[in-house]
Amino acid sequence: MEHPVDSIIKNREEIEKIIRSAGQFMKSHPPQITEVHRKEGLTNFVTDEDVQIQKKLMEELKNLFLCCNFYGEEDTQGNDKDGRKGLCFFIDPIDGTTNFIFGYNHSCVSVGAGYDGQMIAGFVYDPYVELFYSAVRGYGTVLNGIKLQIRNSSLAEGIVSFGCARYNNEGDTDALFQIMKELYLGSLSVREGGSAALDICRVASGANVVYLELKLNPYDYAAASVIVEEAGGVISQVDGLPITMDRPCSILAGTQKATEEVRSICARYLRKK
Ligand code: 2AM
Ligand code: CA
Repeated sequence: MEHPVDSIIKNREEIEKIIRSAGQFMKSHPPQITEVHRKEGLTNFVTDEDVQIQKKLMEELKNLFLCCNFYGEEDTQGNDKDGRKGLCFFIDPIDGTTNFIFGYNHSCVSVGAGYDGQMIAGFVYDPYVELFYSAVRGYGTVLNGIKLQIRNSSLAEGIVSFGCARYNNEGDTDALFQIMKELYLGSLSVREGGSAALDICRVASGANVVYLELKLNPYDYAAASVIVEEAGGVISQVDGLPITMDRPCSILAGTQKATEEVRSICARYLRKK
């Protein structure tokens, strides 16, 4: 059997073409307010575009790979029950849906490839500023075709980015903002971008020294996890445990130095779960 990484490499151009076309669709279809639907929880929106893009990505990837599974944010009926076994695409059709709805023009299409639960490739495309991040395990990360390699900066040397989606509000709000106050005082400044995938990719490009969010779902970070690791960064849960691909977890991505600093700050504020 062909090694799954080789199969991604062989089809890389085609995969990127599919994702680019999905991103262009997102950019050219700003949502009508009547199309916005609420899912369970606060600010948990889905637009018709989220659903359409995921459907299109699944159809086109299925044509290319014939035998593959999916784990997507929308239309979960299309997710195979055993979705993470074998070759599986983790799809976030629009990461930054709230940004998309409010016309922030800061959202992306995110597609990660896993094999038996191990991430082997990631593709994140932001059509608004034409940034395409792509990584295959063992082959490095490229941004618009240019190889990325991050410098091991400390917290004090960089910008900290964090996510605080309102659905995350499960009692850790005070802790999160206490942590963020420390990170604000210990870094150059802080940002909240509204797209976890793009914020983690910005760690890979060196724009962010660290990215932190207390709860995300696997499709939010699947693709970007490979992108940041292959650029020389690290990604884990805030307590240093490995990220999980079968359930939500917290995310801390960054340089080796800065993530160690942030981990010890988090440990002072977060309850052991
Ligand atoms: P989304 O735009 O695809 O929903 C912002 O803090 C990050 O949190 C975004 O990447 C956003 O992804 C994610 N997010 C917001 N609500 C979410 C939810 N209900 N489930 C998973 N991720 C969510
Ligand atoms: Ca998402």
